[in-house]
Order: sequence, then C-alpha cells, then structure tokens
Amino acid sequence: ATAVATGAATGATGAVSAPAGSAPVALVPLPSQVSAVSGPGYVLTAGTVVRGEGGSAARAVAADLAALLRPVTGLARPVEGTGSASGLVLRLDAGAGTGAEGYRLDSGPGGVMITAATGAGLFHGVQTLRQLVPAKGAGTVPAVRISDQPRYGWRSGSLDVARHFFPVADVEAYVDLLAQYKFNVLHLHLTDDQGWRIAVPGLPALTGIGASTQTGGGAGGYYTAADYRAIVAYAAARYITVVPEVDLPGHTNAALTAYPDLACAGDAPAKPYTGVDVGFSRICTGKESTYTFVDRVVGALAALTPGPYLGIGGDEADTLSAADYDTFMARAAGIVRAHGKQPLAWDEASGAGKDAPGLLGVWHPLSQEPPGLAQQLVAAAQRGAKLVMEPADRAYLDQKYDQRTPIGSSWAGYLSVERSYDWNPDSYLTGLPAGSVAGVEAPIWTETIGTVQNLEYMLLPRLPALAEVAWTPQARRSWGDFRQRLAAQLPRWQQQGLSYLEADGVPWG
Ligand code: TNX
Repeated sequence: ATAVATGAATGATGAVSAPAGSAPVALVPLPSQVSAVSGPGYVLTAGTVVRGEGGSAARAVAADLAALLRPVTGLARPVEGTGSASGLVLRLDAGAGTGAEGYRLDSGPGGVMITAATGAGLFHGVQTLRQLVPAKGAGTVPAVRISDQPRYGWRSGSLDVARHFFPVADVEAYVDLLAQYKFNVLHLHLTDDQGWRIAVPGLPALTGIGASTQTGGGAGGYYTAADYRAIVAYAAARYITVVPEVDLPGHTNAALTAYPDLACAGDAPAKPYTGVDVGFSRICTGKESTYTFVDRVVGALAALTPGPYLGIGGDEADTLSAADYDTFMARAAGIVRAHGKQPLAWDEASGAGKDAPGLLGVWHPLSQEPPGLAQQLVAAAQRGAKLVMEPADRAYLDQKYDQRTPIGSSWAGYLSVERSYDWNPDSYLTGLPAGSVAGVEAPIWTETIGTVQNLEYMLLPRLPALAEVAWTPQARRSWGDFRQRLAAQLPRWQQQGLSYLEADGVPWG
C-alpha cells in the first residue's frame, strides 16, 4: 500500500484524552475541530430531556435522537418547547455561521448543546453526540467543544440492487449506516444486466421480465413507485438525497430481454442473465425508438425523485464504438436535463464533449486506466465537470479485504482498511483544477453479496474509513490515529446487531 503523504503526520491526532472520570472522545469521522474541556461532563439521568428549538426540523431531529438513545440509555425522553430543564438541546439558528452541513457541540455538567444553521447540521451533530454517549448503557457525555463541517459536500454510498435485489427494509438498514457516518447521498444502482429493479409506468415488462431473476439465479425483485418513495422519504428524514441510476447503454441485458426492440437487428439476447461477467450488452444507439425509451424511463424516475441528480451509467459499454457511445451519452444527458435533473455518469462519459454529464464517477483505478482517460477527465474538469472520487483500488467495498475474505471480488486488488483510508481524493488524479472534486463515493457491488449481513461485513469497517476520507480535512487525518478511533466503534456495531470484520491493522482490543 502506498501511503499518501498528508504533510501533517504529527499533530493530526484527534483522539482527545478526556478528563478523569469521563469516557475518551473517539469520533469517526474526526470533526474539523475538537477540544477537551476541563471539568466534568454531562451525566445522563432519568431526568434527561431532549429538546429541539428553533423550528420543526430541530424538533424532528430531537425526536429521532430520543428514539435512538432510549434503547441505549433507557433514560432520555423527548420534551418539546423551551423549558429550562437541563439535557440535550438542539438549537436551529439561521445565524449560527455553521455552513450548509456544519454544527457546534458544547457539553458540560449542565447538558449538551448542539447549534446549527440547518437541519442537516443538527442531524450531523446528533450523529456525533451518539458517539459521545457511552456505547453500553447510561453514563457521562464528556465535556468537549466541537466545531465541525465537512470537507466535501458530496459523500455518497452506492448500492447495487441489480445484481442482487435488496428489499426496502435492507436499504433502510444501509441508510442507517450511511447516516451515522455522515454520508449525505444514497446512489442507487437500479438496473444492470442481471435485473431491472424499478417499475416504470407503461413499460411493464421491465420488471415483469427484467426483475424476474438475479445473479446466481435467485428470484430477483423490484421496487414499486411506493417502495421507491418510501426509500426516498426514509433517506430524506436522515438528510440523505437519493440519486437513482439506470445503467445505459451497456449493462442492459435485463431491459433487452424485456423489450428486444431496444436491440439493433439480430442483437437481442436470448434470455435473462444470471452470471457475473460484464461488458457484453448494449441497447441500439442508432434507433430513434431507443431515445423514446430513455425519455420514458428518465421521465418516470425524475418524477419520483425530489433530489437534483439522476444517473445514466455509461460504464463498460465495451461492444459500442467510441463515437456511438459518446453520441448516446451526450443525448441521454440532454434527456436528463430536459427532465430538470443533473446527469451523473461513470468516468468513461467524460469524452462525450460539451454535452457530457457534468458529474462523473471516477471508478477506474490508476493501474487499469484505459488510454487517455485521465487526460479526458482533466479536460472535462477544466470545462466545469465535477468529479466524485471512487477509484476501485481505494473505494470499492465489494473488493476482498485480503485473500481470506470469503465473498467479494479482487479485480482491483485487495482493499485493506488502511488502503481505503490512506489516500487523498484531491490528488488521486494529477492535473485537476482546484475544486473539481465534488466528493467521495463508497460503492458496494453485489455480484457476490446477497444478504444484508454480507453487505455489512464488507461495509464494516471500511465504510467509516471512507466516511472520514469524505468528511475530515486531509491535514487532520492519519491512519495511526484513525485506527484507534475505529476500534472504539466496535461496541456500537455490536450494540446495533451489525455484522462486521475485525480486519487486520486495527487494534480491536
Ligand atoms: C465494475 S464500476 C463495474 C461494475 C461491477 C464492479 C465490480 C463500474 C462502473 N462497473 O459493473 O459490478 O466493477 O467490482
């Protein structure tokens, strides 16, 4: 593993040793500023109240906090209004100066005060507070002063529900994990060769045939509009924006079996695909009817999606000519824009010229870059495209930890926790204009992952590592410090009944 020099190997320590009698502060992701305050912390008692002030968003976040703490402490209960009882106070204040997602947290013997200019900021502050409450039972929130805001505005988890289908409840469990590590985007990979997972009005065979199976030959499944709305609402309540993705023009075997006319003459696949190999399927980019199809699908998803982004895929269309591919991606991006959304696509789409999608997911590892791709991405960024960094050799959580990992793949190499942590998204590609990295994504592809337990096993502990890559300033990050704080998360995962790996390199204790 090549360690990325941070220039701040010393002094980047975030684990603040707490005053005697209170728990150590071991937060993930590390806030931008943390200081221990001398003196006692706040003792949670049967009288502890949780209060939201300054608007309904504050009261909603307060109610969530109370519900989260109740099983842990058995104590806190929500009380609305502005009474003077001590406790946990969430204060929404438009003038707080904490930015779009930041917050301040002050704790002492009288209680804990979280202040933020937005509901998102309060929500992230609450996730920090959850980690300040002792993992097991009631206790003391240490006296501390935190001022925090994210490095990147885009922090996504990407879940492949096409290779294996995950019902709404599983997606919600994944969203819970994203939320507690301060991710703010759920990228849903809804379609691929092995399955089409979202109902589209007027195109019943997409799900009738296209959702009938999955990798390995299981039953498959799909989301109705109501299911999808439930996911959007669940995510929104956690300040997470859903970005739906339909993968085009490759990765389309499921759509092609449903509607063979999407293929060029003689090109339609014979049957559903339940294998793992990629790169063979394509819709017919030269037929006008293909764009009618794209318009209907994009229109339906745009209508269901309150967030501003919509993904159109664009990866591994290996059997199309570059010219046909570029023409298709530019036109599909235009269709997304016509439906009022901003198109997101994989890095190959950076070659589609001035109409290329403005948000590009950088997934190719440097060691496996197609010729010219890096220069093409730099050129796109110079034209104003923003990049979501998710190179497979750092961010692909479907890659095995090491040779002993029973599930996952390893085409990008093994991905230890340290490798997933110790890199800098701004300098992964050289020559990018400043500010072109929008953020970081942690994708999990599910060819080998069919249960929520196996998902969690691949996510924990690497999802928190990528959370810190996305949230914490580079100069404050160091592996030696992170690994200690990561180890302290273990009892929280146990308490939540999550699956995880006690991966190498972390002092689990
Ligand atoms: C590459 S990443 C793919 C996916 C696979 C993944 C497996 C990307 C844009 N395409 O189709 O699921 O590798 O790691």
